Amino acid sequence: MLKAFRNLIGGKETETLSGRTFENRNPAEWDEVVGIFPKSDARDVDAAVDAAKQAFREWSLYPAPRRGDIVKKAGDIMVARKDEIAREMTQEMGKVLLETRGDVQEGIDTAYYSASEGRRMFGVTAPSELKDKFTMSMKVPVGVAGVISPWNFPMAIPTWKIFPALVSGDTIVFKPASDTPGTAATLVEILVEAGVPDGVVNIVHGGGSEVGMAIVEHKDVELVSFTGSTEVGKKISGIASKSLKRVSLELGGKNAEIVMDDANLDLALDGILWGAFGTTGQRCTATSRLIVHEKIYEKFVDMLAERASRLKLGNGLDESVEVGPCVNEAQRAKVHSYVEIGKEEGAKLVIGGEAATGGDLKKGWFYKPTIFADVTPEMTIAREEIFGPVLSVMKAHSIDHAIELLNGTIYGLSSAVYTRDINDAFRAIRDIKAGITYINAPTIGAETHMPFGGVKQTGNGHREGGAGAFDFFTETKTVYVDYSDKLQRAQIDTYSAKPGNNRKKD
Ligand code: UN1
Repeated sequence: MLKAFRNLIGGKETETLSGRTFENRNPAEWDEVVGIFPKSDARDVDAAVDAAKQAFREWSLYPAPRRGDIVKKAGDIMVARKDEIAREMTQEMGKVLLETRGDVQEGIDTAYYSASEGRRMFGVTAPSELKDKFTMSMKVPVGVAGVISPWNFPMAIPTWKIFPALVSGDTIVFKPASDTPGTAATLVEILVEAGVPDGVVNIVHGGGSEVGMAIVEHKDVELVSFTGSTEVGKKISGIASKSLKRVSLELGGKNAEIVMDDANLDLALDGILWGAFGTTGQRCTATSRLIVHEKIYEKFVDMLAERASRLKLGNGLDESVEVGPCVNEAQRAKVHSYVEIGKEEGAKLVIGGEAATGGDLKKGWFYKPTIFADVTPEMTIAREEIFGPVLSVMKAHSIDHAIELLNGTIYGLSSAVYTRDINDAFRAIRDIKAGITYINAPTIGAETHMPFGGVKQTGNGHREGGAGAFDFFTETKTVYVDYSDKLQRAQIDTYSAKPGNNRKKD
């Protein structure tokens, strides 16, 4: 029986006002419909924001450690359901089981980390400059948070946003990507089971332009946390700037891995295969450029082509499969159009370059792992995010040249350097313009208790993961308590107010 899903608003399963729906299909088997979901519009968003607003006061008054207890319980339920959720996720978005299990684990890690932060969320205390006066700052809840999440990490990324928001005391209107509404519905079901009160987490399914933008535009949504394309991020930022709404934007990337001539080449090769073709290249942190030292360039490209052409494509539910499909038809078409541009602009196609359609693959959006060599910095495939299994290889003559090539992009999320030279490694750490730099490890592999985010057009300066996420989802309140029983004026009574005299007042 095909499952029909509903929105959850104010603790009630709710039909959309328009009655419209959309199908969610398996990208590895396009005949298979995974579920039917409501296609909501701005009116459904209004109802969800009202519910979240009503629930806010009481939720904000729960002690943060107790809010953390609920999030911890959600983590426990995810542990018990890990394999089942991973399977559902593979069916709805295609990445292989090994990775969907990792995605659920990332949600579990975020739950436990966020829960523990409920007992920290530190403010600062500092000595006052005046006698008998006390100063401190503390984090306080903000209000209704809009959460708009992508399809490539259907569990991990929503939890990066929702768990810290909940522990911070905010209430939520959640719009998941329409390619992965099933995993999102499961997450919300788990939160309800864990004891999140009615109205604290609301989910509204549907498209970005109708539902996502209605959330961003809503006057009662105080915060928006968005992960997706730079193009949409700029639109959100433009709308939000009109009301000075706070937005956290996690956007595109064009991440590179540098391989120096002294590197452990087998290790670098494992790193590039995982970084470029894991999740079929559909990560913000995917390695889409490889910068190789000229002394080992030919050899390394050969080694890479040999290994990449042996990667096994297929339905991710088969444990022997290494690379799943692209998420949908449009995504595969976009990947192919970049391949066409790469050929036209003169890059050398080494392997791949076409859809994979043979045998079991014929009913999925598969694309062959693709490598272009002799790519130069001005080529489109060296500059634009492709979000698919396409790797552009460039040649460098020194570490400084390699870093210059790596930095030659409008993005700055992740980066990786393979070298055994400690000086080169530290030069790279210093000079690479990116939010994340890995030494002797691939561009993917972020851990949930560490800051995650990028520079330049990858974002707007906020970080997810770690304690920084709690800065985004809270306001800072500064408190002064004066117990001197008299008027004490900071700056004025502290030091002599006489002109030219900055000595302590006598
Ligand atoms: C993303 O690419 O959208 O480091 C998030 C990683 C994962 C998270 C990636 N832990 O690749």
